[in-house]
Amino acid sequence: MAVLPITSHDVQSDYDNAKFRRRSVFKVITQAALTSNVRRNCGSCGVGKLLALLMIAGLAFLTVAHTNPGISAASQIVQHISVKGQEKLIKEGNGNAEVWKRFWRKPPRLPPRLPPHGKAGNDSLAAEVHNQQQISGSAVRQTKVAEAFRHAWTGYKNYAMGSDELRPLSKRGVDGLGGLGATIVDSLDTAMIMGLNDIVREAGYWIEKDLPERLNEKGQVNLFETTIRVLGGLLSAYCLSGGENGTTGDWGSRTMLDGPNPKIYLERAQDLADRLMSAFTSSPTAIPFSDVILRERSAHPAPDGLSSTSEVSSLQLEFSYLSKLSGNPKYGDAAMHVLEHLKSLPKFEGLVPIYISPQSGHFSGQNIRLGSRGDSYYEYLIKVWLQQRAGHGGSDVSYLREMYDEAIKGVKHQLVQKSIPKGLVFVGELPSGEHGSFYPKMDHLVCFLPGTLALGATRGLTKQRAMEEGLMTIEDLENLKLAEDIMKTCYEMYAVTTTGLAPEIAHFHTQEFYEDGLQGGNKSSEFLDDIIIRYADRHNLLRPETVESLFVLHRITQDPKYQEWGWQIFQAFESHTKVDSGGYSSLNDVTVLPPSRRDKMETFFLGETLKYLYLLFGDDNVLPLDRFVFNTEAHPLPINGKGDENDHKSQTQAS
Ligand code: DMJ
Repeated sequence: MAVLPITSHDVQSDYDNAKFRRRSVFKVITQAALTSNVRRNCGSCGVGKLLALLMIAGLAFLTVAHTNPGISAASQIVQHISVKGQEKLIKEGNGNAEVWKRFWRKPPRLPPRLPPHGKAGNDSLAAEVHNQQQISGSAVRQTKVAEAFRHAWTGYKNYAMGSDELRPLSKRGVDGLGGLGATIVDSLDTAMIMGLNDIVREAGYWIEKDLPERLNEKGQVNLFETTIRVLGGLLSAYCLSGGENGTTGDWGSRTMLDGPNPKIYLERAQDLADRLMSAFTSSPTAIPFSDVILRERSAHPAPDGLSSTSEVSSLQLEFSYLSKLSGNPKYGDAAMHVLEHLKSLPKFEGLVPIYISPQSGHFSGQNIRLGSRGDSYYEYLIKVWLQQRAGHGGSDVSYLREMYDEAIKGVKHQLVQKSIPKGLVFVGELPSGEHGSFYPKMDHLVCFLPGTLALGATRGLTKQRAMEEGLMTIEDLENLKLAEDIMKTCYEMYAVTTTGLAPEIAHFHTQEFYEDGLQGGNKSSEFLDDIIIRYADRHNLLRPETVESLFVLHRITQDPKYQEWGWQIFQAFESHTKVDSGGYSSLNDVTVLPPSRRDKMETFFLGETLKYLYLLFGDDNVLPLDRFVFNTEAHPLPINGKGDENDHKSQTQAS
């Protein structure tokens, strides 16, 4: 584990303030000489300079000997001169006389210690210095993350350009997502956010020149994966490059972006969406088929006939935004129809099974979980509500907020438990549904939940701002607390392993469940006995969910510990997944050193993981969460009536 740098938070909670620290007599004398006007005035004389210094030393010695040993008069002078009075004395031009007078004054009483988050602390020079240090520390961290992104992109470009994904060890590409150059499109807006214009150009012109042919010729793709990664990536690129007549250009970027005309991204998005629409139009119900043949503009169900619940309910941010941009309501209508249909189905305390049949329109099976196939159902309920609740003249989406609130109550009532012996709060599963027993398994995928809960609690505002505006109910506060508790668990899933990286799945030790000998390997973790990691679950796919939630929680709570946790995770990725020749690789086992590598760099490592890490260490005014909503693949899209208003001032900024 890396040693943590001192943060402004550490400093504040120690009530430390450089202005009031005790100093040695030697330091006091030297500093008095160096910081007073004597120094300035004698700068041009020779013997005079020496004499003056000796006099100061002698007088200071006498003063120190006759004053309270706790705080010397000289140090008060240093304090006064170096912090507050220096400017005044210089301006008044009688610095020397003032300095001598002050030597004989009684030392003033120490001011009271400042509260850790008090206003006075923020105004002090010490706080300012620490803020500056934090800002420059964050800049260093952002640079490191941008370098990692470049390393990942370079590996992809050198060995796999045009393929969906890079196999970094065998140095070749692989088309696991239908052959649309998924890494390129998934990465583009990350490069925009990082201001890496050469990569924006490479990706942008590939999309302009090569993507049309792929769309025409390629066969089967998964509706959900293609929507969140490719359609979402194109729409976000359009938005961030100022496509809406420049009206969304105000997302916090300081870089002029290169690449093709933004309208290219929109044209490609619409071409793709027109083909994907067959998944909706071919289905006999509101539930779309899962697979689309792009070149034929046809669709069919998955081999088992079922669609995943999370997949059919995580298309709406993208299709609705496309409708708004294109002026054609068909995309948004089809996607929103799914949610309206889901609203009408019976649920268990707002919780839903992970499969649904497009043939019957009903849920299939009993399995309830917030991990794979269930996750982004819950995420999009609140995000689509956030995106569309303020839409001008749009339809009423309050039912989504109600579905979300009911589901979160269900999560708290049915799925949240604490591990033993140390009490980590985790989210388990109900594999046999309502009448079956609780199973203490949590996928890494569930770590999207802290971020989603926090967004739901404050609507993207900082907690402070939401409280000031009286927007938070008791339930919102509870949900934010739960978000922080689960966030800690997600972080500990990393910290408990030998590599500092989380496994794909963890089980938790409870009264009813324990498996011996399956620990994470980091002997200094206090949660070794709480977190159980089965052999089959020890891989790491470079997934984003934990750093995604760290980013959101940091924005909302402003607690710097989330940045520290993110930095540790980033360093672990750097240490164990970086491939020298370019790219990063998934791992087979996070509990052993060195971990063996899987030879695969998932597109979401560039599209999500590195983007969220970069934003975590950056300025809160970049893509503020009250104006932009991130789709489940981390592509930011404007919130209706907010991101698209020219003169809109970010509420985050205002706070
Ligand atoms: C991504 O494609 C999305 O975040 C999705 O919602 C879940 N799986 C991956 C990342 O783990």
